[in-house]
Amino acid sequence: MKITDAQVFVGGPAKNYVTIKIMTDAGVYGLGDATLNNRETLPAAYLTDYLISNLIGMDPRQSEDIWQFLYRGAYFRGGPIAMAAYGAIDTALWDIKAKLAGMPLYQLFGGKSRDGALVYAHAAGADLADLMTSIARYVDQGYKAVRVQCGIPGMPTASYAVPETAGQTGADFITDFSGIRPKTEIWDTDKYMRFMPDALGQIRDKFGPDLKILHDVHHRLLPREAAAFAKAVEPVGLYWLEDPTPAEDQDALKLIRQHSTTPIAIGEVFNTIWDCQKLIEQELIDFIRIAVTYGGGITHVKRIVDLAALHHVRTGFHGAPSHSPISMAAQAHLNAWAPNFGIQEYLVLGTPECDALFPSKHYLKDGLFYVSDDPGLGVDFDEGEAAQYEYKPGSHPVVRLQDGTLWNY
Ligand code: CS2
Ligand code: MG
Repeated sequence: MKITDAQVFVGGPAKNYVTIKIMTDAGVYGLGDATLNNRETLPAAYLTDYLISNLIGMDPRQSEDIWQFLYRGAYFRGGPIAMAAYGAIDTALWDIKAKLAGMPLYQLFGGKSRDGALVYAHAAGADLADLMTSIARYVDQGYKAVRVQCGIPGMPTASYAVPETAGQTGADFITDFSGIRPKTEIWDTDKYMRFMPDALGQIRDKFGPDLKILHDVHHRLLPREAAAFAKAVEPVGLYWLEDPTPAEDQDALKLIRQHSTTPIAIGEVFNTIWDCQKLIEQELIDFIRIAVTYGGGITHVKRIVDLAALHHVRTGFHGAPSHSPISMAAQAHLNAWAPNFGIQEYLVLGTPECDALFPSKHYLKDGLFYVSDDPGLGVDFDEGEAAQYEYKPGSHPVVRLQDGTLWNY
């Protein structure tokens, strides 16, 4: 059995999804997602300019050897662009394998460990009252877990995932397609530290003990500040505190651990098991956030899940709206299987346009995600629909302190 061809598509409704379709001489095809938010053309070019011509003629069933060929076979390895390209190929090969077996993908991992997988939604408010309304909306829809992001009084601009004015949807739902030059957000750590712990306490008081409350610091704090924050919010009983510091300095996490028992989630910008290894083995985190999309696909991420299981670290895969329904499906199959599953970030992409482009039977009900029993990933790709979309240049904002110092987005 051989790979005969592969094509890459860039575009989609409100996002630039990068989709690969790998064809075989057995008439079965596989789908993969190489979307790297705001850098979408780069994994697409890696695929079309370098990788696809190597794939042609390979046996698609040898997904392990092909993964090793892609990763070890490259002298300059790793990084989000390459890992997104490898991940897309790997996901497509698992899709082919499961379709050949006539089984949903989770069966190839060892079957289901649960029916519905817990997901969390994104609530956001320009101020605390607005955030309470946003949380209540999700609770009313049956969500059991909600990430909460709030506008900070006196902050010069809205910050990560927070709308400018009350009543809007969170800012990270909306991609800025005004070009590749970023907007600037202004950040003030002191204002955040004074306001946010108490706001989280008020959310707990209002919604009671059962709601799982998550909060994303988005890499903004210094290690000592993060330790103080994690300690201050202990009475809130957060489900997790995400990215309290940038994870380049992984020893910084020790300070947070020494000062608090607040669960820590990190890894949405990681690309390899080696990025995760120290945090997992030293048990400095509670949830690993890597994504199938730029974490090298199913082969590599499954290895990370197994390592995490040895150290009581549960999964909490990245699921921002930048991932297409293809990698979200791959994660849904891993979530159905993983003995150390924790939670899945899930933002309903379910616009009619998105459903038309990526038809599937996966569904969300009462805050749980149910995986399709169709063979393979259980998601398809409609090329006729895809033809109407083209690449739109966009950018993440950059963050500066009030004196102009560049900070972490
Ligand atoms: C994030 C993302 O989902 C999250 O937790 O931190 O929204 C992140 O900002 C985007 O994926 C960046 O592309
Ligand atoms: Mg995050």
